[in-house]
Amino acid sequence: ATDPRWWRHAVIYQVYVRSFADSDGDGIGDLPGIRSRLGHLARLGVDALWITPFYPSPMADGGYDVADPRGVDPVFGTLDDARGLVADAHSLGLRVIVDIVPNHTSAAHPWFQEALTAAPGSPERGRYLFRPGRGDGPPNDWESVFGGPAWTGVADGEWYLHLFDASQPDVDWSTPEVRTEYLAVLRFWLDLGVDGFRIDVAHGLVKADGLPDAGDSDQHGVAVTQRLPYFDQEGVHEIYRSWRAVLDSYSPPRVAVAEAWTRDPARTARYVRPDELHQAFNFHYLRADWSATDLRAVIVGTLAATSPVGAPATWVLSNHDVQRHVTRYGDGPLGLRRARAALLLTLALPGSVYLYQGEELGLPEVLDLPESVLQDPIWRRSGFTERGRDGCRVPIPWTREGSALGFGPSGSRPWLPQPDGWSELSVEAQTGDPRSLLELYRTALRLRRDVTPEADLEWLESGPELLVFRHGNLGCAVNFGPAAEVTVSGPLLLTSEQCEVDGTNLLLPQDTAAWWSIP
Ligand code: TEU
Repeated sequence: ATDPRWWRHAVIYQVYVRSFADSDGDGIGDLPGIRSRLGHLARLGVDALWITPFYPSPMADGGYDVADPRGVDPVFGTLDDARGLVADAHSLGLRVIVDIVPNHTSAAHPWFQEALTAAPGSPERGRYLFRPGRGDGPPNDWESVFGGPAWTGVADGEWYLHLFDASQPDVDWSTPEVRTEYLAVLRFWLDLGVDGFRIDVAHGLVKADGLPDAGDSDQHGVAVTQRLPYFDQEGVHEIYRSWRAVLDSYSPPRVAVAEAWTRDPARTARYVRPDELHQAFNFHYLRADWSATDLRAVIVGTLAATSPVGAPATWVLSNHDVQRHVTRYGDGPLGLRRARAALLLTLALPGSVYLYQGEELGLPEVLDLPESVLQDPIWRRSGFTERGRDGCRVPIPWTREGSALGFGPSGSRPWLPQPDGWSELSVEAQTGDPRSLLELYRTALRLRRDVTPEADLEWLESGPELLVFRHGNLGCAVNFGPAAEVTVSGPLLLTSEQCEVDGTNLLLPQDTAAWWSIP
């Protein structure tokens, strides 16, 4: 637990606070709930947890609208609960990473409240991006990631920028006071004992000079592949160099992971240069289709981009913003079969892995939540055409019985309803069943501890539908196509009972994977 380079090969589990465990029966997950379920993470075998925002917030965007970055929202608990959670996690050998949201604040943040009543041109307005309009319209053509214009007008005729919801005004990072304040927020949580940060919208802080029109580069879906005047601007890197100095001033040094959606692995790698951040989520991997050629291209591209800068690659399949990968990969049993194979692929790759709560249970995206319960601002901002991200945020089933399947005390009602049938996906139902996805996660995570951590990946055989490689003492094969034969040195772990072993010959059916150890 004392290795300062732990993060280079860590498995980090994302806890979406609202949906993990509810200790007090209000239907919403909270910090004491996380504390009570840390045993699950220790038994699963992860190294750390990343906890999504739990700061005081009007909850217009699940807490990514922060009104006070130094507190805990009463719905989630208290600062003492946060301290207790960090202490409990540490005593179990688990590190704790918290979210920081530097691109915007909540409109309820005192800064924004002051800005609203202050005059145009005042220092209070200078902490945000207030601008005069163009004619009767907003200052430029930028669109919110959540839909609709990225500008909202105020009474005196100025407009303020919000790349997300109107209740999430973007702050102006060219203002020195903004920079100083966020450095102080970093120190606040580091002094409380956290091991690092996940930086929300890390690619968005700096906007192009003069706020030029985006032109016809459409925001939705395309944003991550296009050059946009508000994403992935050169100026963000200087900010992260100043953050790195703060992280490095602690002993042992603390870490940071960037949530940066960029157009290719080379752009992502710029966030993890030696004097910048430690890691960046690999969304190129998350976005790849279930295809040997696509995944291989992303793996090769990622390793080629990260190794020259000396940073570990990261591998991510799901998070609270995207459709769960079981569902992306196929409907029902097909998705589950592929998710088993994807797990062995992901955990065999060199670098660090991020898991999203519930993926170890094979929870599917809930596609049929009643409209009356949807809370994602995307639902409203899209004019009720896009259902948004609630379907991957449905509360975790822990037990077979109980009104909330163990998410909350009996009698309580989770903030989003758990579908029929989730009782059989619960931690309780899967525990001890050797064929369950949960037990595959536990076994694979245990075996991964013995894998040579900083070894290079070496491709062994591969075809258009087959990936076979070694990573140090671990061999891994994943078959995406019709049954194929692979040469192995004794099987260690198989994702399906249909895999056939004959000495060193392994027959892998479609959508299965195997690990073996290499002496
Ligand atoms: O997300 C940033 C982001 O650009 C996307 O993940 C976006 O939410 C998604 O593409 C919409 O379909 C971060 C957080 O992870 C997300 O939950 C927040 O809503 C967002 O920032 C604003 O803080």
